[in-house]
Amino acid sequence: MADIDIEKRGKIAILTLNRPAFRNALDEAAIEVLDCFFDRPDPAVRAVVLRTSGPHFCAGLDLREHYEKNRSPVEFMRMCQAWHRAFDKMQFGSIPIIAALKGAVVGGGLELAAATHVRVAERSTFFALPEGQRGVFTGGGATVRVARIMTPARMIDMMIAARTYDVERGYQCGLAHEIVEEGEGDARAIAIAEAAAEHYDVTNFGILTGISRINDMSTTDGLFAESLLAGMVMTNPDLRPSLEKFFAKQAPRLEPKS
Ligand code: 1HE
Repeated sequence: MADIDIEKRGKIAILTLNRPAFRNALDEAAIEVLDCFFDRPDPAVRAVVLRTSGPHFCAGLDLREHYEKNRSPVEFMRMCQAWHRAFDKMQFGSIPIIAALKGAVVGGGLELAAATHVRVAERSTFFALPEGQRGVFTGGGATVRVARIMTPARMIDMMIAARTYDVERGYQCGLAHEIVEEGEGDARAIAIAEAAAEHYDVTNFGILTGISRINDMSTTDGLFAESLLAGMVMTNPDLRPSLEKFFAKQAPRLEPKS
């Protein structure tokens, strides 16, 4: 049984990686739980918080399991593909996932974080891809997801020069979207998830499945796909009362900073 707790709270689900003695390292069972959860999410769950127990977010691949299983190249490739499947379901699914980061977000832990949509980071957060130093390689999607966030050149530099980014540096290159004080990450992630859970389903669908996929497309295909998505989202009949509120000046006002 994987050490991931799942709590439903109103319209959101809170997933907790609960293996602090191993710095929440991800074994095969944990990836299986994530895959199952995001494969057919409960329709009542409108947003997810991904948090962890202990002072660290996640130390990546369970190196002990890896050592003990002594996998063949094909077995390891299949295991990587299982990570890719689970993380794809997260990134390209239509449920907003808010990560509460703290301490180590390293190796496969950074790959997991990169599959989430909003990353709130406590000041203790640090990012690294120590695979270079350990003589291993990324296998949970970093060459695609992490490289696209921080740029491939920065990712190569991080691995070759064995750099650890503190929270500020991670924020500057998009690994974190917001920095909060120690102990405040979970509450802030829950607040963001609860607000996102109130968005129209079809709007979240457009944002989450559209933007990542469109960025894999050519300009022509991307613009065409955007028009299709916008046609679906903007003609949602449920939108009309929201526009009427805006005309009546009853809609929440945009603040210059939030
Ligand atoms: C682990 C793991 C793990 C810790 N697998 N057991 N990832 C890494 O190379 C990161 C490896 N971990 C670390 O660098 C450090 O543990 C941390 C910086 C995350 C935290 O340091 P610290 O001082 O708080 O903890 P610690 O003393 O190093 O570790 C505590 C225990 O957790 C210890 O076990 P213990 O029995 O001696 O108490 C560690 O062995 C255990 N532990 N990390 C298994 N990762 C799909 S491919 C993905 C590629 C990868 O992710 S490669 C892994 C990269």
